Amino acid sequence: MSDIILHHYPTSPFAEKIRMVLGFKQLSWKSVIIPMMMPKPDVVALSGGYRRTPILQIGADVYCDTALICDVLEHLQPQPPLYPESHKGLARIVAQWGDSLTFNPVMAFNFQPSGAAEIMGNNSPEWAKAFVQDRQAMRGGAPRMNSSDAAATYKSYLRRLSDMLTDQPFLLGDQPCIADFSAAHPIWFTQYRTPSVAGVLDATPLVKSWLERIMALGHGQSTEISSERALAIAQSSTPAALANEPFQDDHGIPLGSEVVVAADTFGTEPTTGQLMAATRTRLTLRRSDERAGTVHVHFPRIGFTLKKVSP
Ligand SMILES: N[C@@H](CCC(=O)N[C@@H](CS)C(=O)NCC(=O)O)C(=O)O
Repeated sequence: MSDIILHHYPTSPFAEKIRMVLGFKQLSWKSVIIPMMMPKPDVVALSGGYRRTPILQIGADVYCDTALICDVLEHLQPQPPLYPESHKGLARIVAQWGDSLTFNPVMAFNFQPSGAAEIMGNNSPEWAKAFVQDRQAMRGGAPRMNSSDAAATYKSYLRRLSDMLTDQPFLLGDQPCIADFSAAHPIWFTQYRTPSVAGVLDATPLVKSWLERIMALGHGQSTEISSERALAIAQSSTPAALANEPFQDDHGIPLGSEVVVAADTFGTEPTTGQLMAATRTRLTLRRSDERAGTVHVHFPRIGFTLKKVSP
């Protein structure tokens, strides 16, 4: 099998979720460090437009969104499981809560002035301005949540997580599962990237020790490669055969059509290509790029819109 290539940057919480999962499954992977903001020409050469972080590449297959990336990693390395049979529905629902509902308030809390200064680090004021503008544009101009409201929400969420950890080391039992990684990555950011505001965790020591247990799993074995190398790997590879899964047509769009797929909330840059698959869980587009060659770009169905390109 081709190598697992993660396109990411160190401070991305969603990328940290995937790094944690790679550690949990003790996988070896290649690491491509990508820009934290647009422009991202080498990412877009692979994805066709999608700009969120991270993306996963395996040869000429590109997987967008961490929910799908986790499914792909589970398929490649089923043990230990991310979705334990006894509570796989619950695990996915708690994970979706972590990824969608906790992320915004926790990041708004982390971005209060002292945290923002830590995030901006030694970068120039111009870099900081461009970063703020990039994220504003990504949110479609919507303001970030006020940090006092964010603090109140964050503290409630921490208490709920703490309640889940009273009698067990991980959120749903003795072993970690997808629920833990999705709930942990925004809190990881508070603890390790904005330590000036990490005192918020002191009221819930069970959450702190849970985060330490997750961090002890490590990040697997990684080797850094350049984005040029990753593009050359895509160029010299052929997309993997598509799984033999039924076509689920919810849009009246036949396979083979030229379509556009985009995230339905923020970071909605579209990807255009030929619809190769629309299964219960994912959409696959075939597209060609001068530098990446012919690739298959895969998206989860949840959180993405599918439209036919108008003739
Ligand atoms: N639902 C997406 C969310 C990904 C996301 O929001 N990533 C953030 C970084 S943690 C991002 O894309 N920020 C802008 C960027 O990296 O350009 C997923 O699960 O992958």
